[in-house]
Amino acid sequence: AAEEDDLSLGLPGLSLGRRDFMKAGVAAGAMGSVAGCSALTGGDGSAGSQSTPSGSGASHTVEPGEHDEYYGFWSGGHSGELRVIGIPSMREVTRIPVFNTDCATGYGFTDGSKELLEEGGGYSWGDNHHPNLSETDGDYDGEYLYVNDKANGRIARVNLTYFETDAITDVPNMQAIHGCTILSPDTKYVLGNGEFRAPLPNDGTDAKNPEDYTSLFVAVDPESMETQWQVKVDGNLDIVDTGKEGRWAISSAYNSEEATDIQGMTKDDRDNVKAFDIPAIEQAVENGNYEEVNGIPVVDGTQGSSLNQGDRPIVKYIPTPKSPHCVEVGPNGDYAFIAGKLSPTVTMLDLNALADSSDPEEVVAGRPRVGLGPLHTTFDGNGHAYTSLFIDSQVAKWDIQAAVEADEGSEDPIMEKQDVHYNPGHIQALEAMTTDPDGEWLVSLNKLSKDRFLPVGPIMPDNDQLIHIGQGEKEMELVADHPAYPEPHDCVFAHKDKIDAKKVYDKNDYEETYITEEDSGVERTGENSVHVKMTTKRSEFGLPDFTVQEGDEVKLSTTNIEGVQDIIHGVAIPEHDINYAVAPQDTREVTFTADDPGVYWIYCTYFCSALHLEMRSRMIVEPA
Ligand code: CUK
Ligand code: CUA
Repeated sequence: AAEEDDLSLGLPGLSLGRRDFMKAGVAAGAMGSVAGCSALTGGDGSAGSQSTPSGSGASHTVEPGEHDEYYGFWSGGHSGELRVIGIPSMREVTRIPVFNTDCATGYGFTDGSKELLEEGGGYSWGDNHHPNLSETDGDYDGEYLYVNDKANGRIARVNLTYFETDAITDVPNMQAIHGCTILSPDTKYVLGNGEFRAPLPNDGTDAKNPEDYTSLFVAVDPESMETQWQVKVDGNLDIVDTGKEGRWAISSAYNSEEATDIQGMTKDDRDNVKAFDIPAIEQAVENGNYEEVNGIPVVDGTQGSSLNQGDRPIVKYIPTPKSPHCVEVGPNGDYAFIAGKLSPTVTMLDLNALADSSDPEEVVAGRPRVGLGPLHTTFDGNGHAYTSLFIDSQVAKWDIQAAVEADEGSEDPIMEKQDVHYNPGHIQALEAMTTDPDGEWLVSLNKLSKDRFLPVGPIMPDNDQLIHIGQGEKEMELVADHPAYPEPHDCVFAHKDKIDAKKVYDKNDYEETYITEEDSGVERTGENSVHVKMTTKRSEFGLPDFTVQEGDEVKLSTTNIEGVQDIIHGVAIPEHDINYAVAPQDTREVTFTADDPGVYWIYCTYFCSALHLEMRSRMIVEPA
């Protein structure tokens, strides 16, 4: 009888037996300091009961000369960069530096990129988790990608014409932006979840009063990248996704206790997911119902706020099992799926019922029991959801409609489970964030690779596994392992026809700085400053040498006058910390001080022709 004790975490309709609770206890430990440890996968770190790919059908081979069908955009976590990976081959095509500096491209070395990083907060790193493609009509429009920096409370934008970071916003009042999404269907805002509670403003006052800390939700304009407004809420915000109609943003949240240590943060048995009513918030801002902090309108969305009392609260608080993780909204926008993390369930919220319901329990449409450690959910567009199970190291496939019809806590909706290696976080299927997902392939981003690759010292890569799902009619099939340098969190896939990357720069975009061969030369711009202009082409710089004076501030502008795709030249100056790439028709500038008299060989870093080694120039610094 003891086995059947109700340990339902205070949730009506969800009854967990004691055995489940014990497992959940182990799970909680594993989620903390010993994620994926021996207890779960075999004491020696071996595979335990994991299966190997059957190799029975789906091929992910892309023959030489063929292109992948999909672009995959991977966040790079605390590496600060994004990675572009072709699906289904899993070949890494390129990387896009965002919050980091990058020697290969010169991002963070050239004047423009330095300025971007400087004005974007001046940090040398960031922790990007959630890449989002801009949408028009609920579909990817190929214009931009937006990504958060969890470390420093920033949002960056990547221009998908040139695959380059073109804006970084250091959002005021926020220390960490974790969840990040665009407001579907037309990218009205880029939305961010402030994860770390802090005093508002965080200026040293109230530092010792955690009860006065606050967590913020932010809206950034996708064009100007300026912060529009913020909403103050109770508890810590985690992940966010939006409905498909531009009204609701649903954020998972934890620490409703508002504690500052783990014991305190896990004391209660529930947390509150937040449903942000975007038009209602806009109305509050328009009505002047806000406090301005560091120039940003901050609307009060806490539970006690008067803005939450009337008929149309700006934020609805919906109780869920303790410490949920991700929120993903399904393709038709009917439900938000909130993965339980500590609870073995996924809570489905009925977004169509949200507006009119006064009882938060009423909007819970289903709560299937999927397995231990549910973190993230993705979709094939044919009525199935796939949830990653961090503790079980599995992907659970389940039937969405069956989950609505089943009792809460039922396992009946589960169709199948696929072992993955090991400890999956995000999983993502093709175009799963649009209103019309493509199915076929799913990638499980596993945190640990353990025995799956050649040992490379103590810091092993993650393991991104490619799984064939078809249109949901077949069993999942594990097809490929793909090592990933630390540490991707999430990815998003767009069909190649939706991205229109330019092959050379458009000269018109850079008219003011464009240099022709005739322009090449040295111009003294001040007593201690010179402007050096120089072209690059195969296989020479526009100047065989140039002379400056010791102590001069040198502005060096280079235009690659090639018109041919793929012919990049690099400009490297030894002992001056200068190295950057210039793509066809592009101009890059760098400013530095010539401190040490001598001769410095400028050389090209890209192997551009048979005479690449001879492609050189000399900087002569004359003693003062
Ligand atoms: S989070 Cu990392 S696994 Cu930042 Cu989306 Cu869930
Ligand atoms: Cu130009 Cu090598």
